[in-house]
Amino acid sequence: MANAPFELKGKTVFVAGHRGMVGSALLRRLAREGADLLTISRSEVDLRNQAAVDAWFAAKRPQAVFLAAAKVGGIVANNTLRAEFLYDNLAISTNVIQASHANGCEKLMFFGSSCIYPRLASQPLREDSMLTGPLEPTNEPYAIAKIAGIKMAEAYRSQYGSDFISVMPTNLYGPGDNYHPEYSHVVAGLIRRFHEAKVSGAGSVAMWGTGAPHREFLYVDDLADASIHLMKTYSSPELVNIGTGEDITIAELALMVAAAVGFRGEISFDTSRPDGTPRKLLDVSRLARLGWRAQTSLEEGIQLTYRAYLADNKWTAPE
Ligand code: GFB
Repeated sequence: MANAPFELKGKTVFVAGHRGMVGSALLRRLAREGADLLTISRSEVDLRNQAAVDAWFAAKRPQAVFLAAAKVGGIVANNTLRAEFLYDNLAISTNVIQASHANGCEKLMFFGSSCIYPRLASQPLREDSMLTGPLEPTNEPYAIAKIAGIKMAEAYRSQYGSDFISVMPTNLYGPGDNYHPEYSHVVAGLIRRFHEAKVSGAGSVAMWGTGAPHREFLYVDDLADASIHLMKTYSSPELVNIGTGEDITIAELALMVAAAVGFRGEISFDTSRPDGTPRKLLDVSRLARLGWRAQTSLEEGIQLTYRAYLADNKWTAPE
């Protein structure tokens, strides 16, 4: 079925989670779409508070919604803050999806994650492998909340005809990432740790885990571009994976980040830290059929991210 194109120009478009890495990349990409962009800060409206979300949506009635707000983090954050990852993400998803439906939203995009797929599903991971096996234990609460959001978008389309779509990004990195020493994702964690080691003259940096897991990494501005493309052209209940279709080991990633940062010390492995799922490479053939491919290489993306890190953190890169 040919999907009717959805125009963003002139529409009121709500970017939920605009301060996050994904939300801020969406704002950068949406700037050239001629839409009327709506954002709210957590202090104005806590998206976990249903009454506050309902009141805001009734007042603003956005015509399109990018639901990029979520409580996110790396493997240690997910495995430590298990209750918060489940509650916050369930509350945000259910409140925003319901309020979008109740206030005439014409199109909504829900952002899932590659961790919704079973830990040992065959690779590359196809969209129809969801719910075919046990999840990775370290991020099960987050995955369950994201699966609930996906199912909710699907149910609203089935019962009410809502044009709500769901995308499954792979591991993301880029400007505006979270650099928390314990709770960040791996690329941000390594940039910070290698940079601090370089500046302090430390001789070595310990990676978490064995370095053996494989991960696929998509630059966040590419995700934003793919999201706009799909928002305009895609209207089906099926999930769409968004990734590069290539993966590397964490040990190979460490060498790339160390080179980009200019850290020349030793890299060791702290195997007291969890590896997480051994691999989660996405099958991106549906995305390719829908007319989109990733543009930014991992080397280039890491350089751009490190430059943003230096600028955001006001670091003066030593000569
Ligand atoms: O990015 P990351 O935390 O998330 O970890 P996941 C990726 C891999 O990098 C794991 C290793 O094997 C880690 O052990 N690693 C090595 C490190 N050094 C570091 C470090 O300094 N920091 C971090 N964070 N990892 C997440 C899920 O899993 O993927 C989220 O927990 C979400 O829910 C996200 O789905 C996309 O890829 O393991």
